[in-house]
Amino acid sequence: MTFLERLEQNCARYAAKTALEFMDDGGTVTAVSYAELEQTTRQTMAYLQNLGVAAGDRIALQLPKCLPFIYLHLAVMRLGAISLPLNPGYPAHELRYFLQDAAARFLFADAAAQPGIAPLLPDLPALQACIFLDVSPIAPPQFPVPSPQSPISPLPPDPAATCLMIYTSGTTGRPKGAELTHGNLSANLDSLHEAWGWRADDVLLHVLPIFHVHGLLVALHGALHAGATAVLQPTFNAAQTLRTLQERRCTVFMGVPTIHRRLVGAAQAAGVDLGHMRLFTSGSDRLPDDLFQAFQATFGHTLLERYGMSETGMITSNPLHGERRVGSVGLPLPGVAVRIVDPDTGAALPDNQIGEVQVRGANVCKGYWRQPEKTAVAFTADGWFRTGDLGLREPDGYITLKGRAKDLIISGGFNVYPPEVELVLAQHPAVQASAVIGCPDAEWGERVTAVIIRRPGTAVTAAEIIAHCQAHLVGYKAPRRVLFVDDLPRNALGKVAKAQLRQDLCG
Ligand code: MCA
Repeated sequence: MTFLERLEQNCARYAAKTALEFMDDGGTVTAVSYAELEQTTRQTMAYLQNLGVAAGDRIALQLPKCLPFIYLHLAVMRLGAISLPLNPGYPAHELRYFLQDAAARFLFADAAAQPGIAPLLPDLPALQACIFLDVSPIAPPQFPVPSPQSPISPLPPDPAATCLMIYTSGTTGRPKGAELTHGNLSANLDSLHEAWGWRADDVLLHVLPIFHVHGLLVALHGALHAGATAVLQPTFNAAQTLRTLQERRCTVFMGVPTIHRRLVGAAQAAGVDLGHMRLFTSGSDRLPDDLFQAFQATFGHTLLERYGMSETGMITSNPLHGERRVGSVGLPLPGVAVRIVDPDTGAALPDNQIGEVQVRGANVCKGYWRQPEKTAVAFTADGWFRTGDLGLREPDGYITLKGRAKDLIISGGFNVYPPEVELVLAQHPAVQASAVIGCPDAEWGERVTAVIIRRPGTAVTAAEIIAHCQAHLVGYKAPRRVLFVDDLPRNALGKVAKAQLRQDLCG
């Protein structure tokens, strides 16, 4: 059964129960029952159908975390169209690329973003309409529903059809849209439901952004698939999170290491009792050992670390019952196969040897949108997805990640691909050459650092370089630190030796 069919069943079965509880930053709450969720989703479908949304259309949602986002996202997928969530922080430069590449047919955006988006419209021939919404996280959507409402008769979702596109970058070239199908979503949700013991009486506190797999699929869909209640806060604030966890007697919380570290800090100031919690998960970045210990000492709960990617959803998880091994991402989820191979020969490696982590299962995306060559490179001839991560399997099956084959920085749980930043730096007239690296950072995991050779005769400052990047890239990709050098170390192939740079400059 697909996620949408299961959700429809839950809406009937748990009609009176709260599905979503949206809290604004001031603490005002709007509760939506499962029956209301179904009713408003259907109204949103009627609105979209009237607008001309058809199966297969890409519908971009560049909205803050708000109720209209959730209704649009669910309604788009139920009409057989493709939901394309986008970070509301993307500046015009990045947004144009996503809309052009996806040939998005409709864009829903925050009214506040209109002045930035309007000049892009002539460059977007496939875009039929851009709808600006006055969004408040808690206000119900104001979609004009056609009257009389024409009957909506969506076909049952086709498990093989793409319903969601998540853009992810790579070591070369521009970001690619990973095509996730109804079948991918339901396979991963079923695995997580079993592995994490999701229950209909769970209350999830949701503080993550909803334009990524973690916040959207693992957290929000996870709760709706279980018939549970999701309490959503538009942004993360450690003190408010600790208060809400206690006041709402939550049972499940999902975060990234930066979030967990801030919770530990805030708890030491406040003193909290989280005895009602049953599960804290951590993902999107490596969980440092000291944080694993500090969290346990502070809250009496052991973080459950898991591992996933946009293309695959969740791959492994430490167990709900049993050893949550510090430093390990745990065991392959039910229905997901993991193997470790020699990155050069592709031969499977024995236990305890480091190689590339490869994944196979109904959770793995069907490929990259209109990029058959990149899809072909991402999969082996026998159908395994190459994660680009390095890891090993211990004899009892636990997987431990040991680094990345790809040039990738993770900052606060967001992936930053150095080539994207280097491309923007190259556009600055004072930059002759640059290399972008991640330096270890206690709060963010890694800090984006730009190492630059200035063009002779120019005099640019670090602040100017950062401002240039902030104008062209979403905030978390912009370097936090800029270093000017006379030369960059290069390997025999002429490529910048980034490992050496990190060693020399990340002190
Ligand atoms: C915000 N800023 C950041 C980051 N987040 N800088 C570097 N790295 C970041 N991750 C910057 C903003 O641009 C801003 O800069 C300043 O920090 C304050 O912004 P604010 O929004 O207040 O930040 P915050 O609320 O403190 O955000 C920290 C955060 C957030 C809550 C940890 O980064 C976050 O929600 N991370 C979760 C990421 C996530 O969900 N990843 C899932 C994708 P300025 O002051 O200069 O304007 S990965 C995934 O889905 C895979 C499949 C998986 O396995 O999970």
